[in-house]
Amino acid sequence: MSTDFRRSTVYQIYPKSFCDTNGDGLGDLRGVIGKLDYIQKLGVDYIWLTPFFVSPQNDNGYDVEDYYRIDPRYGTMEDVEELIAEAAKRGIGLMFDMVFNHVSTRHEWFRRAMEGDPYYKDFFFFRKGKENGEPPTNWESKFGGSAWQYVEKFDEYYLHLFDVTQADLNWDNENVRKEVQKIVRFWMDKGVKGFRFDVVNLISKAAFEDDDAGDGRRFYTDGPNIHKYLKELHDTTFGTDAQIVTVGEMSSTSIENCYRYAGRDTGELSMVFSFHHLKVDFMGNEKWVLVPADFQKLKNIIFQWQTGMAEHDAWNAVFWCNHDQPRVVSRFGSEGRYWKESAKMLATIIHCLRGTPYVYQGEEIGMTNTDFTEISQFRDVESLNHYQILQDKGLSASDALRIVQIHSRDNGRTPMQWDDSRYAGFTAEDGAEPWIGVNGNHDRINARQQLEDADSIFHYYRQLIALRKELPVIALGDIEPMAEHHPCVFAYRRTYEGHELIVAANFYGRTGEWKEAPDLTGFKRVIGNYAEESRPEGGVWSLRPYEASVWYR
Ligand code: TEU
Ligand code: CA
Repeated sequence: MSTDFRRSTVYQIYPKSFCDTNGDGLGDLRGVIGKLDYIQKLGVDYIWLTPFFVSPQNDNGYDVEDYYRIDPRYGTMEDVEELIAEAAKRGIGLMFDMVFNHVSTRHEWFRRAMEGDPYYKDFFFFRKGKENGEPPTNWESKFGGSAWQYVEKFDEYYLHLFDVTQADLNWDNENVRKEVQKIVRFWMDKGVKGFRFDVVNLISKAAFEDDDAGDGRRFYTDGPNIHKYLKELHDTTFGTDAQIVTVGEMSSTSIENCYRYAGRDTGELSMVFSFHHLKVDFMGNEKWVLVPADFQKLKNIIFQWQTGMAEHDAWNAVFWCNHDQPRVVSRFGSEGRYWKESAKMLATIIHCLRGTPYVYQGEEIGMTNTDFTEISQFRDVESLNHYQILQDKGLSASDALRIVQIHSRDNGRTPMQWDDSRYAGFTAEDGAEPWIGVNGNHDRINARQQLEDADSIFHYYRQLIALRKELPVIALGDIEPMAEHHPCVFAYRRTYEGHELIVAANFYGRTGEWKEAPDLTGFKRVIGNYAEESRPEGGVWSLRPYEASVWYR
């Protein structure tokens, strides 16, 4: 395991959809333990596990009822300890997912608040409505509808930026911050090597005012005390152990704030996830529409974050996929003839950037979006809410379904495809029906097949991960965008102490000509997704469909 996060790669697991060992149709922690050898083959340094704490599972564990206990559906504390120990034997550290913007309304703190205990009421945001009977502000929940829920017995509303069963915590209350610190230290003592902090830039709320221009996010995103709270968390918990790596999930953030969240010496976090590059198929902030991906915008955003963060000595997490995103091969690549080439091309772009790459379960075998044809197959609360909201706005059921099929978070949550058996090896063939449907293409797309095939997407990821360890220019080099305005080429140069790396990719399924291509004299190809190399001829580089290659000198 590399303890320098700049040289590391992280594998993300959504345990509910990874591997089910007791045949109840839900993935579990023993399933993760059983697949550690598989993960080790990839060569990653860390595993980020999404939440498995006690939870009513209204948001699949992001609604935490008790941070100190394991949801029995996932396993036991002994399983967690064994997982940490078994991973450590393989040189892999565990990163846990800490959801501290909100808790489940079943959490003891919220239950006490609802009993009227003033100490716990102040853990949350209870506010009076407006004179006219409307909620305190016009803010919208990220999952649709008002962000305020009325409580008759107090004649007050509580704030929930996400589901109504996810009540926002009041970080301005020092007692909340102390409780959070206790939880982080508890898991540090168990040997956890890193933390991912869920929507952590939303924890400092500014004024509770109506937003005339939007959904309210400007009043709670990157709020007034955010840097103070992160520094305090750093100083009182993980900052005392230099081995611990942290990543903050930053919702609708600004790059200026991220210089501080993830600056080398700012005393906040190791790195940040930002999402602007994954909104290039939205309309502004509106996700529930169908618009083609804007390639120019995608490059602009990625390059802006790459160079901006580098100039400020701050660190990015780099990624295409997670449990909230559609599958990248369906989104920016191809499910058809060039499925394999496009999956490898997309991997090449991410894994040679400046930042810590994250691989999301199934990405390494090119898993695609769901093949669901009916709304009843979807499980995610966000999808189900918006399916209704779209129809309330006048869309037909079939148009609403089409949008959900493209954008649903369930695209990333179907069971991991281990083999071609009935339930894709996620659960036993005689086990219960998986909690969410298995993609029918597991007969073709599965881990068993790809482990055997030397030319598979899996082995390509393995090589990319190894390359980052071999060539310091990938982990540590500067970055310079190339072909910035080219309509189909994604390319950049990395440099480090006299070493040079050129990454060139064709983002589309037709041949593309790169006219002012770089001179590759003295370079050798270190990886590429076509067996035969191509090089520029007379300054023109003809790149085959989805071709990607990396050149080193
Ligand atoms: O996600 C934060 C978040 O705002 C988005 O990923 C969101 O799901 C999407 O943009 C809405 O369109 C984190 C977790 O990753 C997610 O799974 C949780 O549901 C959410 O926080 C609440 O805890
Ligand atoms: Ca299970």
